[in-house]
Amino acid sequence: MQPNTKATQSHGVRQGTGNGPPTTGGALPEFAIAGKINGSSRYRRMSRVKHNTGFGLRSSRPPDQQHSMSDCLRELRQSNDVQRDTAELQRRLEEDGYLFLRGLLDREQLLSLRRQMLALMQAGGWLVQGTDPVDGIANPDARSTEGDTAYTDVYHQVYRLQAFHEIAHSRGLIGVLERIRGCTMMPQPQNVARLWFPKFTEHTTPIHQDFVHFQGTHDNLTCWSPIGDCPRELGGLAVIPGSHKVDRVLEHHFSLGAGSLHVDPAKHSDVHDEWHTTDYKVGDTLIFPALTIHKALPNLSENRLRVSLDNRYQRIGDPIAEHMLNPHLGSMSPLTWDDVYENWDSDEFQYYWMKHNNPILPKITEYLDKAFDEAVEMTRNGDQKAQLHLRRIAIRDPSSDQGQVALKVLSTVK
Ligand SMILES: O=C(O)CCC(=O)C(=O)O
Ligand SMILES: [Fe+2]
Repeated sequence: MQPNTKATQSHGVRQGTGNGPPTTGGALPEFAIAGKINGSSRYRRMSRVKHNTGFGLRSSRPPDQQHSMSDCLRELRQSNDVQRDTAELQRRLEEDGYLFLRGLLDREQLLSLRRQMLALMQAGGWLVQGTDPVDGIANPDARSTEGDTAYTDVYHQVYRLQAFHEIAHSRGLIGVLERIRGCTMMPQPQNVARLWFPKFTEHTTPIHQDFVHFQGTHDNLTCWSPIGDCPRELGGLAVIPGSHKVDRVLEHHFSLGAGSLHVDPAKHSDVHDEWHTTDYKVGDTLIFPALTIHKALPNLSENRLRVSLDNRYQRIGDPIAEHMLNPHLGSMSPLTWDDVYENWDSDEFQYYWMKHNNPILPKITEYLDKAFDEAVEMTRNGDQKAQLHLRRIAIRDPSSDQGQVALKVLSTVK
């Protein structure tokens, strides 16, 4: 246990390869993106697995290639009609493993946040110069993703925005969570934004359960909200309804994409492979517990960035994993809360969690450690995605244990 002190938290907890994905390397060649890479035996086995796309269709595409625009995805069940009926909300969360509420967050607040975030991304070169930042028109030459140092540089500018952290404290949202759980709730300090370039689909967030990343308790609730309208083609979130009923953390394996961990529903007889998603509108929120299986759809838009919020909430008094006390991607490039708060004009939401003294749990590193070992093995077998992953670690953190292993393995392959 670590003392819940400002000093500890503002200096951050080093997280190994980090909560969330690794670092720099650039895009895979097109032939790799098309799934024709010379994969390892594990990867080839995975590719041959038939994936049920719902409506009886089967797909043999690898995980990040599933759900193109022609696939059939069912519509999320919307719960606005029962928003005041706490028992029914609880029943639906128990049945579906998610709640979907339209317009739960304030539209104007989100649109103002969108402008601020995208203005910083434009200043960082991510948007076509001369375009209106709110349109989010991406500069293809600036493509990067979580783990790339170029990504973290801009992301951490965005991360300093007061408005970005304030939105996690929306009373309307927390009120719903408190009714569902029947107790007081708080946002975990580590808020997350996902900034997704178009046609960068090999880095799409893979199928996973949030527990492997955010830990704490299975009761924690993730709230995912687009910052701006997010039609399917922009790559919003999709969930497998009822999948939380597996009631355990499933085995995850190495993957590219946010988090670097992927679970294969076809390998678990108690998980079906039907997906729910929607054309999200600004203000909509998808709420789900830590065991619900979900993924992002690929951003197949011509030129638009997808921008979204991805925050976690817990009961006040429940334990929290230590890395959730730190700014996101702080392990990839140092960022303290004092840095984040530097230009804020209010301290209302600064270090707000400290008064609660939630027990702190050490980070469980076995999920990412195992994925790293898999990436090493796959790299040895010629897998280019795994190679890209190791290259990122080697560039980001060459003197770390994993950086050293990555450098050594990379020196043995072309
Ligand atoms: O928005 C995304 O692409 C990923 C969201 C997600 O599943 C997560 O952050 O855990
Ligand atoms: Fe997730």
